Amino acid sequence: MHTAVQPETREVIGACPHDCPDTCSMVTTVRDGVAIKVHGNPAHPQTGGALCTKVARYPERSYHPDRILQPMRRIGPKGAGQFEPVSWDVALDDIAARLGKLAARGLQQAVLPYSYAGTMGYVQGEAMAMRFFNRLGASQLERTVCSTAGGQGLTYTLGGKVGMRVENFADARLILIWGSNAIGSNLHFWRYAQEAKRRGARLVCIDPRRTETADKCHEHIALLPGTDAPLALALMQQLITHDWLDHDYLREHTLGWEALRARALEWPPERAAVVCGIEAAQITALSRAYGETARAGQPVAIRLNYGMQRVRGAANAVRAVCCLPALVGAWRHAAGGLLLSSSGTHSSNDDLLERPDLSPNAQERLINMNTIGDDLLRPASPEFGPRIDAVVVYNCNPVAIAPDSSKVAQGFAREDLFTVVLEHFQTDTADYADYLLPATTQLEHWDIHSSYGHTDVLLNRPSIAPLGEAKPNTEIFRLLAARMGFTEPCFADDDLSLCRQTYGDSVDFEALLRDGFVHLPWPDAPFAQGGFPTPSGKCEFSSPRLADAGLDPLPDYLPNYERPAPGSRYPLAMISPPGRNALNSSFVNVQSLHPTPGPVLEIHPVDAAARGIANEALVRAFNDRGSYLCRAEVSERARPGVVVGLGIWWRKMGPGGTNVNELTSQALTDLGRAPTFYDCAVEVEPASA
Ligand SMILES: Nc1nc2c(c(=O)[nH]1)N[C@H]1C(S)=C(S)[C@@H](COP(=O)(O)OP(=O)(O)OC[C@H]3O[C@@H](n4cnc5c(=O)[nH]c(N)nc54)[C@H](O)[C@@H]3O)O[C@H]1N2
Ligand SMILES: Nc1nc2c(c(=O)[nH]1)N[C@H]1C(S)=C(S)[C@@H](COP(=O)(O)OP(=O)(O)OC[C@H]3O[C@@H](n4cnc5c(=O)[nH]c(N)nc54)[C@H](O)[C@@H]3O)O[C@H]1N2
Ligand SMILES: [Mo]
Repeated sequence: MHTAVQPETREVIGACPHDCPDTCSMVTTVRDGVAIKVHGNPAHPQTGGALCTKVARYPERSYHPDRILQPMRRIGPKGAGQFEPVSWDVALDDIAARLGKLAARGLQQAVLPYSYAGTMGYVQGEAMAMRFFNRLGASQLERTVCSTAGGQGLTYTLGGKVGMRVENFADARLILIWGSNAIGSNLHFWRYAQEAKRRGARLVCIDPRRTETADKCHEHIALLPGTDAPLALALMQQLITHDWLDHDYLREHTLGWEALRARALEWPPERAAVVCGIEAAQITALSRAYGETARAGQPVAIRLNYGMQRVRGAANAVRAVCCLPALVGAWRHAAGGLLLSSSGTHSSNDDLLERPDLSPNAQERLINMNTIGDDLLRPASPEFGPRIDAVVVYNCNPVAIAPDSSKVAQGFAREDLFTVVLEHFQTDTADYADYLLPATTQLEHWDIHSSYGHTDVLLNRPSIAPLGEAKPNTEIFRLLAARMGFTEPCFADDDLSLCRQTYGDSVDFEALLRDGFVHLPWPDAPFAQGGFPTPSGKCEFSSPRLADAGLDPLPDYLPNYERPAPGSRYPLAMISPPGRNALNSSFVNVQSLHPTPGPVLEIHPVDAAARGIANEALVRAFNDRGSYLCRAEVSERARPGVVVGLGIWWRKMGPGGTNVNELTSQALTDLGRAPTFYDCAVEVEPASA
């Protein structure tokens, strides 16, 4: 008698790998070795059973017909993206020989790893990769493309990347969503904000763009980019003037109040309103809501996000906003205070994973990832060190995402630059590779994750076998290490061991294996009794560390580098925040998410009319750095004077072969050596002109 073979279906608990504060627990349904769908783990409180629209398409991305599934070697000119398949042995032998030759000439620092958070996993991130580059003695990359300015702002004020527990926002009475498009970029926080709204909380969005989040808040304050510090200082001025202050909290738990008070009094709402391009009445109303709600003993909370720290005065602005909760004693409540990042609430064993002790170099050579455009084109010099002669790119797409991309592309186009790219797809950067190596996706490898928006650790189990000849990043670096003759035992650690090493005994690994997540301890109302992780233990309005460094110890307004004025050559400010259906430059090639792919520029009807630009018309946005073509979206999502180049498309998907980063600059922020993507002046014209 025959019994039909039932297809075997099972569910595997993993973690979303993407660069997002939510870090969801992701469950993959596998049938006969094929991942057929993913869904949010209902048992994980932060995920709440729901994934965002884009990550719900993770299987479509993993099984995409364009996945790179074999090692490839360049056959055409640099950047043409023409390759022939080769075996792993051929590719790895040649790469090891090329890197080994540089090292043998004492030029190991001519080798640069270039990576970011394509996966946020510790294991497929820097663990084995940095063991390899440290042992080689390569240049160090300053991984500052995203959050370091805000991180410095937090550290100099609160003492670290610490703040409220995200779930406590549900109990707040007033929430300022500041420099954050939560519905697009932090959906699982938005659940808590909505819960608070249902319970009667007021929601205020502070963002130059009328985002989908702004649509759903009670109020939207559309300030000009880079003017958050004046707004925060004027709010303080009003809190002082009306005495909506918590004098006990100020006395016991803050440092430098008198100095900050004097600085804030320089910013009456009328002055700030002119700088911010808003009505003074919006400032007075907001300060009244913030001050009176706190005075009534109710929790007021700020969800600050990274959108406000991509301008020159980034860290100063974050410092100014970080002062606000202490003025009104908001930290006394579990649902009061502020959250920008939770990544300082716990620590991983990074030195054990990355082994900086293996480096043979007496001195490190640092390359900032935001100035890669200039640095690839720089000759050797005593100040700079050796010319960059080899770049190994993984978890990153610099040709699309780094600022001033015509320079970046010019740098990668150097015939004498040896470029290796580990990727899922033939991205803009992959086009420039000498070797393009197929990497596994999150469905195909082990990893372990923490979060910068909550306080859980998640384990990712592979749910399917690697597709084609793809290998995990770790395995590629292990194989290269063996060919380079690196014999230290750490190069034999497998991925599961690396997962265990990441948190050591500080997490219950058996629970991780069983449930896929564990909670790390972090108190409700962490600073109700002060105890900030600053040197003074107080909220440092005035920072002795900044004073020691010869810098202004108080937060202040540093105007943008590029301030468009009417009548000037580049009269429009351009910001370029992420679109909802992509993740930086990832997912732009997933067809079901982008029925009409390609870049758009939102422009206010008044600015469009002044330039004869019709909705959906092809336009050219330009400045001295370059120009790019895209479709105009004439819309009140953009405020007058500000255009919005939404999302980071691959350059090759743009009608002119460029993307928004053609226009952004390599200038760095006040602190943190971070990029200034949203500090950018442009002009726009119909493309036929
Ligand atoms: N869907 C989706 N989610 C994502 C990402 C994605 O690409 N797509 N990217 C992920 C990554 S890497 C990060 S770092 C985060 C980014 O997410 P966020 O940390 O929220 O930062 P941004 O998206 O850069 O900007 C947030 C908002 O700030 C606004 N903004 C721009 N300039 C200013 C300003 O000067 N002041 C103020 N107050 N607001 C300003 C922008 O218009 C935007 O709506 O999101 C992560 N999540
Ligand atoms: N104009 C403008 N530019 C920006 C921003 C902006 O707001 N405006 N945002 C900036 C910010 S906040 C950030 S964080 C950066 C992000 O920039 P990137 O870190 O470059 O992020 P992605 O564009 O998502 O590219 C990540 C790449 O890693 C690959 N990848 C994913 N997982 C793996 C893996 O396991 N192995 C390997 N080998 N590859 C993998 C993906 O296929 C993808 O191509 O962009 C910055 N650039
Ligand atoms: Mo980011």
